[in-house]
Amino acid sequence: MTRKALWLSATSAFLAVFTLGVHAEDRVINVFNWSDYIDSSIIDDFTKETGIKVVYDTFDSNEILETKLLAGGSGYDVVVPSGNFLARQIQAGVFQKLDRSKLPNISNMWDTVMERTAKYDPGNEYSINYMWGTVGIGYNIKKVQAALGTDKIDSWDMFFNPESLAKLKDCGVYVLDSPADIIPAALKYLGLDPNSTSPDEIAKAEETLLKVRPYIRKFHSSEYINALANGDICLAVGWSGDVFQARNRADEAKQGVEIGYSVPKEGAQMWFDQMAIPADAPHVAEAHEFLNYMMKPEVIAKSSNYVLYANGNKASQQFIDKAILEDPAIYPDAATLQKLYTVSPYDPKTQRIITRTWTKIVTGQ
Ligand code: N2P
Repeated sequence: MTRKALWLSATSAFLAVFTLGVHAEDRVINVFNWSDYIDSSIIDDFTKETGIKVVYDTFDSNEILETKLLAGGSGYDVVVPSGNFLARQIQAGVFQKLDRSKLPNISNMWDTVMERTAKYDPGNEYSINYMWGTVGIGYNIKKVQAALGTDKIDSWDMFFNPESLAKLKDCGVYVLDSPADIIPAALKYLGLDPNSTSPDEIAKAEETLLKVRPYIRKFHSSEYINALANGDICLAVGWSGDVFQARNRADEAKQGVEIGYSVPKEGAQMWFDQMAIPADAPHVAEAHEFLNYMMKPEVIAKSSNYVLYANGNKASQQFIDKAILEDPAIYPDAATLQKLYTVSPYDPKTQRIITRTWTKIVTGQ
């Protein structure tokens, strides 16, 4: 081989390897989603079908996600804030508008849910619903029966009344470490507007929570799934699907633990978790491919069947297990819907009050 020929073949070999390398590396997305929120086979299937590798991280708090998003440069391509947080993040310029031409499966989405999410994302320009659910009471049926003489939990009074919660102290009470979920519930229990921004009313909610604080073992937003399933606690204020996952884990373990979930009659919050693409996402095309894949009816149905939350995809309903679709605590019927309220994003001043209040509640001072 002449020198030139040698150089050429070396160069083309290098170029081939280099191009392949870059190509393989490029087809990646970084997803940041809630914990216990997907059947991981969905991620594997997505990679098999598209060649796009998924780096999947999890969180269990909107505040944690928000801190990363506001700092910028998170490196994430798809994130899943709840609607009330998404709304102010859109205002802050954190997200990019979705390119609908890359999302043909949007036709599968459910107008009833899109109408509700438009409250947070007008025109649904920045986000796609992933799952939605409620904040309610998960409980160990036998332990609650033993402590209270009833296993009928249909009221927030079970939790917010210090006399009743005191009886559950020893068997264990966990509460979501999430002010935007718990303070509205306290306001609702008090007969006040769950969206109140009045400092006096928020102070009343604080007082109510401080009275039950001595009976709460832990504030945490994901550990309650196993704690309920193992029989380590008897009550958790938590998210619907997580409690149902606890129920299924308990059933699988066959240790006699039975878990119930209540949407209290005074009213419960209905929330929407929305998939969105950060403005500075490194892999925008791949992120759209991921969103479009997640809107395939069979795919998102598989996710709901596993995580036990309702989704915002109408066409997926034919693939959802009958028991899930017909459970009014997952897909609410008209009577349950009547009891559900939504929350609005806090303005900066109210947010400061809420943050301060929450610190007092969690620390118990
Ligand atoms: C998933 C909980 C997500 C619900 N484990 C709160 N947005």
